[in-house]
Amino acid sequence: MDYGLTELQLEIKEICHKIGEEKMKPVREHYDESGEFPWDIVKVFAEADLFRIAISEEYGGMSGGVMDTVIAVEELSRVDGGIALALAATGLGTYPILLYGSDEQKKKFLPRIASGKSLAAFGLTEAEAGSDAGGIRTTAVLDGNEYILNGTKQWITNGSAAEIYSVIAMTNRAKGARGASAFIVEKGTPGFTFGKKENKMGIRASVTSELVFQDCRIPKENLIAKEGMGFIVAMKTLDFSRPGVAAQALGIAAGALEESVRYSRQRRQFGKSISGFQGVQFMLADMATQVEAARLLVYQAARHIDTGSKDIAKISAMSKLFAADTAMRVTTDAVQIFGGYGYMKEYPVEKMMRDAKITQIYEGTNQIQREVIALCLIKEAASV
Ligand code: COS
Repeated sequence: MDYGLTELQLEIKEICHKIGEEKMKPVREHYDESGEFPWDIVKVFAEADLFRIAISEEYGGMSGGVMDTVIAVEELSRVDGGIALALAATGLGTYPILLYGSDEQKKKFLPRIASGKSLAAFGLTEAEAGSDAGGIRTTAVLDGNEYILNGTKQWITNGSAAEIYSVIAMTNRAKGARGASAFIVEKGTPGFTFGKKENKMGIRASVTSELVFQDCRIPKENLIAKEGMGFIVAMKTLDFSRPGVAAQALGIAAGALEESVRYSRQRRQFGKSISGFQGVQFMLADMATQVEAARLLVYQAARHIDTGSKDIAKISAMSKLFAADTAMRVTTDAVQIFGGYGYMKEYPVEKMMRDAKITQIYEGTNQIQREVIALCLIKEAASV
């Protein structure tokens, strides 16, 4: 199928395919079982320049767009959505700096991320503020030339593995969402520690942990944009990043489909391959159709964002919603096609089903995506 990919995108796809097959496949079971962070594969990503994709050339990147990132994340997630997340979550943590950072901030932090020396992470969620992003309690108080941060961020992807964190904190709680501000916090800053590392159902190769700020002083220059812009920075970051989650979901679904087709040809019952049974054929056909539809929507969302359009929230949310639901359905059907073997850890589809689930939850649950889509529709209608 010709998706109209550019030369660069075809090259990224080929490189990621090779990394997936040669480097990730042999170790994915190990990282899923152990829950260790795959530093050796992160090094491979860095050597292949994958962390450079979305960063501007002047800061050591390739000046690629969301579509280029989507191609990489999809292809890597076809093999392992958890390992691929080291790259995707670094993108999420980088967007606040990329979109709203000052030139000084970009000069200081982006080259480190582009080279793969430092991973990034995004700190928004808290125990009492998940879907209700405006309800965060972490505070940042200006004291001379420093902000003092206090509070705990929860379920942060790339948690303790990252070195550069974009953190949303309240500078004026009385103003609600308009009182939030975005900051860059570096690992090693006194008063910044990591809480518990989560033991998760899926994406176990990815580290998810708490970020704890106790009188953590950061330079005033680490404020991103202006005070009070934190909520907008967070929302725009999510608009840019959700097609990445969608690409992760798409990759997982595509991987599960491939495994299912292969297995259905090998597995013999009643004297023939199960691929000869219409019940299995219909499942494969539905899975393939859903994967294809998801791919077109994800690519459309990414390309639309890359045009520089301001109206990106709706299509971005749609891509994440549709691809994540597709991933869940397709991986569940993959386990069904594998039957008893699908439920066992010897085959990769049970892991894919576990990995798929998170894509319906993080970076905004799929219920939140529906809310974003509906709000955009209503706003569009009101402006006609
Ligand atoms: N782009 C730019 N501005 C946006 C925006 C977007 N995508 N979404 C909201 N805003 C603006 C609004 O226009 C509004 O601005 P004004 O104050 O000038 O009117 C402001 O932000 C507040 O918006 P709103 O009132 O809609 O905020 P709510 O608190 O009702 O929240 C949702 C809206 C639910 C959409 C938001 O909280 C959300 O996305 N939650 C999910 C967060 C999430 O993904 N969490 C997962 C963890 S992050 S990995």
